[in-house]
Amino acid sequence: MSRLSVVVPVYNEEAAIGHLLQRILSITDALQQEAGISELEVLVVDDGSTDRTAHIVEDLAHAHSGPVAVRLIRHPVNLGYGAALQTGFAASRGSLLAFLDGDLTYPPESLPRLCRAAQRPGVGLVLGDRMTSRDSRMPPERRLGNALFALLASLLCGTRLADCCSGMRVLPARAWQRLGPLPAGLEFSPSMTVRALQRGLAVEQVPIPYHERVGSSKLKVLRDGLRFLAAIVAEAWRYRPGRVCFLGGATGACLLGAGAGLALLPRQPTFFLRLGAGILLIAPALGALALLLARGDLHGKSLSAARLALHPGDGNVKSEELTS
Ligand SMILES: Nc1nc2c(ncn2[C@@H]2O[C@H](COP(=O)(O)OP(=O)(O)OP(=O)(O)O)[C@@H](O)[C@H]2O)c(=O)[nH]1
Ligand SMILES: [Mg+2]
Repeated sequence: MSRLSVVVPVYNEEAAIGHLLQRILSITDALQQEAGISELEVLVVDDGSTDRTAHIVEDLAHAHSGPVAVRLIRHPVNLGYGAALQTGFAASRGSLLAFLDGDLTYPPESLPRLCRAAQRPGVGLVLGDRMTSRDSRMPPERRLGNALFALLASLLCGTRLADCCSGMRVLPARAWQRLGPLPAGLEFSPSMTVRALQRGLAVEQVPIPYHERVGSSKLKVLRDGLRFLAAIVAEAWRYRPGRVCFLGGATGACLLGAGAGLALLPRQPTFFLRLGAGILLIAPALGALALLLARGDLHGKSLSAARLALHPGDGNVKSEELTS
């Protein structure tokens, strides 16, 4: 029997948080039956909200203590999504940690499935995958962005990922000891994915439904998108600078070759010059081939039950440490 700590970072989520907590509290039987979880604590980390979020959580915290408890932790000022999660993890008592947003986008009803996956021997991190499920109501522009981030992270890590930015995850508490600290902002999630893979944790993906949020979004698409990109590259750079350079070079060659070829080809008067421009045009195809070759070792490393055992990676995580 194990204890689960669910951390919910919230910033001005008065429209959603009450309903979300009721939904989390209603899955205690399923957690017990499907994942053997006998104790549940929900830690809501209020990140300096200026609306009624904290009052709503406080009322529920008074009504729930004991084996199924709601706890409120408050940041006096807004410190960011990743900071809120890390405050929650530091205060948690569970052997399993979970987190999800406070805006009703992620389904608490999927937690038993994610917990079951996280309890398999050797698993270090379970991602709720919003990209594969038919029930995902992700807006198309977000879907495109998330697909590109997942492709980039897959290429840099050598592991096929569907959704590297998901905000719903479960992990053994001991795995978190090997991962933190991570960034304080929304880029916490992609950084965590890349670091987990680079440190050799086995990462599982479980498809989950996804819904449009209740209340107003705090995400700024361009600013946060660039931060996600920088976080993925920076995290990969720490472990595999060669691969980052190679992918950057291949992408640059694609773009340069296509641009130069298109600009030069029609203007060349002689056969040889046209041939030269034509070769430039082919350069993107060569770049794409290089990308495919880089992906080559993904096939052996696609995430599956067969790869549940942790491989030591840079030696920081050993399977026995997470399973004993
Ligand atoms: N953006 C943001 N969210 C915070 C912060 N502190 C806590 N949160 C909570 O972290 C979760 C993620 O933020 P969201 O605004 O939902 O960002 P998102 O999930 O990427 O995008 P949308 O759901 O489409 O808005 C929510 O539950 C927020 O209330 C913060 O400083 N900034
Ligand atoms: Mg959200």
